[in-house]
Amino acid sequence: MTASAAVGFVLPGPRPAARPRAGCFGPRNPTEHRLRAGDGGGRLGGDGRDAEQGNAAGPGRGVGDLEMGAVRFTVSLDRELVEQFDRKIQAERCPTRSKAVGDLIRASLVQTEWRANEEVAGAIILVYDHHRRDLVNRLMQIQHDFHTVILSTQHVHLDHDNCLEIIAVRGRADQIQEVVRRLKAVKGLKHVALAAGTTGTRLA
Ligand code: NI
Repeated sequence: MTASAAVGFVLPGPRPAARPRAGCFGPRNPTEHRLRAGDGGGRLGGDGRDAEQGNAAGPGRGVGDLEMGAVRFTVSLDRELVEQFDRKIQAERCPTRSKAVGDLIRASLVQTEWRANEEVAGAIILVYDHHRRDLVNRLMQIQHDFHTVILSTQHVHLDHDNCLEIIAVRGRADQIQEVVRRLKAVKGLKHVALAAGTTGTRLA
């Protein structure tokens, strides 16, 4: 039998909270620190170790201490999994479990947007040698074919031979996937990658 740990989280409730949405890798959010001070739900069960670093208040604080619109809930997880998660978010300097879990949920919702073929946004990254004129012409042709999906293209001359292109895209997920498929079919490209993002309109 595997040991489990009860882990409390605080996430924004139905009312959207007016605060910056910095990710775990971004600058620390002062609002999150205020939230953390009263967040008793971050305590690990069993060994009494407090995973929400800096949580001097401990459990038992009232719901009134939560940030406006936040909801506190508790989940039970495999202890080892929680410890792995804590190590990961500590390494990434994520201020609280609540923030880390909120980011994971949003990432999952963005994946769902792509699978549901919603309107999404993102960036396609290309690396190629511009001396291959046939390749450059082909890339140009594809970008014109999808001018309704492509918002802008940034071209960076990496060195004498290599170019980096960042193509900003917005449209239905299948349209963007089609652009990527067409680009990947071009011979001679050194790198093609899609950063699958969101328009942000459906995310809290
Ligand atoms: Ni160039």
